This record gives sequence, structure tokens and C-alpha cells, in this order.
Amino acid sequence: LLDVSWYTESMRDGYPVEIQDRHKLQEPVVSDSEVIPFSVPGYACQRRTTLENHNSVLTDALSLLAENAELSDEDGRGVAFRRAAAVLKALPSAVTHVSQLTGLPCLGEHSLRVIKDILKNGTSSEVESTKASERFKALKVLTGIFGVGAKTADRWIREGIHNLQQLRSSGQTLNRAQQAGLEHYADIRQPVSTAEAEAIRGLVERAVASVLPGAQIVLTGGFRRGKLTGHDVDFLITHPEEGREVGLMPKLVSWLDSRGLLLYQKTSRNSYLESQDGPGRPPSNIDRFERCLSIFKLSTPEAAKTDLQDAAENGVQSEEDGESQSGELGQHLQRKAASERRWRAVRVDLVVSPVSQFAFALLGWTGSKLFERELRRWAGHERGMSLSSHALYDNKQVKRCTECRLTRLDKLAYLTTITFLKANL
Ligand code: DCT
Ligand code: MG
Repeated sequence: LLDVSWYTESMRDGYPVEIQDRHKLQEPVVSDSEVIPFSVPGYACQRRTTLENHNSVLTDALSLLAENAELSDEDGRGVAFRRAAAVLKALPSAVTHVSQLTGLPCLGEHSLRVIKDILKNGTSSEVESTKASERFKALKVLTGIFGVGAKTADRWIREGIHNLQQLRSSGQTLNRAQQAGLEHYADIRQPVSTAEAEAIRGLVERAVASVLPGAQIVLTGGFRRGKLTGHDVDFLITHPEEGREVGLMPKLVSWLDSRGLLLYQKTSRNSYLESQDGPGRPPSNIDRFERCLSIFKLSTPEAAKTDLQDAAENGVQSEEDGESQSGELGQHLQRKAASERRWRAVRVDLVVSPVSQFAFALLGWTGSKLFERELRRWAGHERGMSLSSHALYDNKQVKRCTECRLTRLDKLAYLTTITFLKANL
């Protein structure tokens, strides 16, 4: 089970064979009548949630309110809206009447009010007013800059900064990440395609093969769940021989950097020490693997050319940026950029894990964030266990599940593969 190849060999059509067969037995029952209430299990990690969402109008609305709550530092409210959206994403058909929702978990008063509003009027007044609010728009623009979180954005807004132009002329001191984020803003806001993720995988594979032959790489995050686009590309790297992965990240980064493939990188070291963070202290939800947050310079001759030529021909400007380069000079500059630029900036996360923690790391880095949160909640409340991206602990025995590694990992591997079916939480 510790052989990394197991995870890919047991797949069929991108989904784990065993899980596909199990789920044939667990197909959700589609009700004949619209008034028969839906029924779903309480924890999001217990539900089958494919990429096919029959309630996207409702879930988009709830996700927007979740985003607004998260950007306003109200995480509790954010999770409540995310959980409500996840329930609707798991339903086998579109909700047509609010009575179908009777008895469903995670649908609080506030979420139900929004749903009712949309079912009745086609839109939710709260969602529409949030969308239109200057504060929400400014928070979106500013936190869209790599390296800028909700707190920084809030401080800037209080100082009268609402867009990139105002930020640039404000004289604010930006850290290295924020400077890179501002410089590559438009590229980073543009979704990364599967083809681009594959191209980056190729680069990382070459780099890893050259600095540590035998090391293995898995594309994680949303792309591993089958999503067609993402905001970044996530990789998990390990070596089948425990300990060989030590020192890999600096070599990998320097290989990439020396070939001009990195526009920005910041590596944080592995700070997980089992002797200290073991049974005595339950592992934190935030993992402590060696991790490199980076911005890759990806050569995209055709794509970059086409996009920029379009921009030059149409005089397109970034909506968020609020900076127009209209007129002849602007068009000239854009044409010049179009003819010169043959690359785009892409956010990439590289994570290195010792092989003994690989199953947990893979599970944690496959996401989605809500699925991970729910899985940990389920493990704690229903199984008396603590799960992190490093280990699984039995709370009653207060020890790491190592001697029962095969049985525990067996279950964990099963859970890991389940994440394929949770793509749309
Ligand atoms: N993750 C985690 N701890 C973090 C960051 C992320 O456990 N501090 C997990 C949860 C999801 C996964 O790693 C990848 O994170 P993202 O790239 O943020 O999410 P995603 O699902 O890949 O979404 P996107 O497609 O937008 O990149
Ligand atoms: Mg991702």
C-alpha cells in the first residue's frame, strides 16, 4: 500500500475500481414526485458528489455568501454557507419546491431564506446586494492578489484603497509575494486549464527526475478530483525510500530557477516532528510539510499570443484592474506585448512528503477544503480519531496507528480514493 503506483493502478476511467463498484450499489434514489423530500447523510464526506451539479443557481448564490463571509473574517458563517451549498450539490436533481428540503442536514435558517427567495423570485436580494456592494468588489479585487489575505485587504479598504490603481499609487509597502502577485495579477486570475497543468507536470517531472531519480509526483488538488480548471496547480512529491526526500525541495527549486521557470518562490521547511507532535499533541489541521509556493513562467506560444492579440485588437482591459490603455499608444503597447510575450504566469504549489506520511498527505491535498474539514470532523466525532495530512491517531489509545498500518492505511487508502467522488463540494 505504500507503493505510490497503487493509487493510480487501481483506477478505472480516473475513478477507483472498488469505489465505482460500491457506488453502483449506492446510487441515490431519484424521487418520482417533486414533493418527496430528498435525503442525504449528515457529513459531506459521506455523500457522493460528482461534478454534475443540478442546483448551480442555488449553490452559486450560497457560495457567494460563503465567500463574502470568509472575506469578512466570519469563518463560522462561511462554513455554514459552504455546508448548505454542499448538501444541494449532492442532490440527484434540481430542487423545485422548498418542501423537498424538509429534514435535510446543514440547511440553516439563513440558507433556507436565500433558497426560498431564489425559488420564488429567481434571485436572492441579499446575494444581489452583496454582489453589488463596493466593499465586496474591493475585497475580491484585493484578495485576488497573490499574497493578500482578508485582513490586509480590509486594512487597505479602510485606508481608501479599492482597486489596483489606487494600490499602486498609494505607496503601500508590499512584501515580495504581493509584489509578484500585483505584477502577474491578470495571469493569476485567469483559470489554469488541464493542458497547462499537464505542461507544468512535465516540467516538474523533468526537474525531479534530474535531482532525485526515483522520486514520484502526483498532481493533487482540484485537478486530481477531475476539475477541468483550477486557480493553481498542486503537486505532492515523495520517494519510495523513507528519508531520500530530505533536501529535495531546494534542489528542485534551484533546478527550475536556473532555467528561468520561476517568477517567484518561497519555500517553507518541514516543521512536523513526530517526537513533538505525536500522540501528546493532536496534529493540527494545517499541515507542516516542506512546501514551495511559487509562480511558474509557463511558455504558451499559441495561447498567450492569441489572448494578447485579442486584447490588442479589442482594446480589452481587465475589469478588476480598472486601468484602461485606450487610444493609439495603449493599443501599440498591447500589440508590442502580444508580439513579445510567449508565456503566462501560473500559481504552483509543490509539497514534499516522506513516504510514511504519503497516504495522509495525498488525502489532505486532494481536497476539497470542505471535504477535508468534514472528513476530520467525521473521524473525530464518529470514530474517536484525529486525522491530519501527516497521520491518523486513535484518540482512545493515544497512539499513532502504526502497528496497524496495513488495516488503517487500507481504510485510509479507501478514503483517499473516495475523494475522487467529492469533486464538487
Ligand atoms: N489544502 C490544505 N491545506 C492548505 C491548503 C490546501 O489541506 N493550507 C488542501 C485542500 C485542497 C488542496 O489542498 C488544494 O488546495 P487548493 O489549491 O486551494 O484547492 P483546490 O481544491 O485545488 O482548488 P483550485 O482548483 O481552485 O486550485
Ligand atoms: Mg489547487
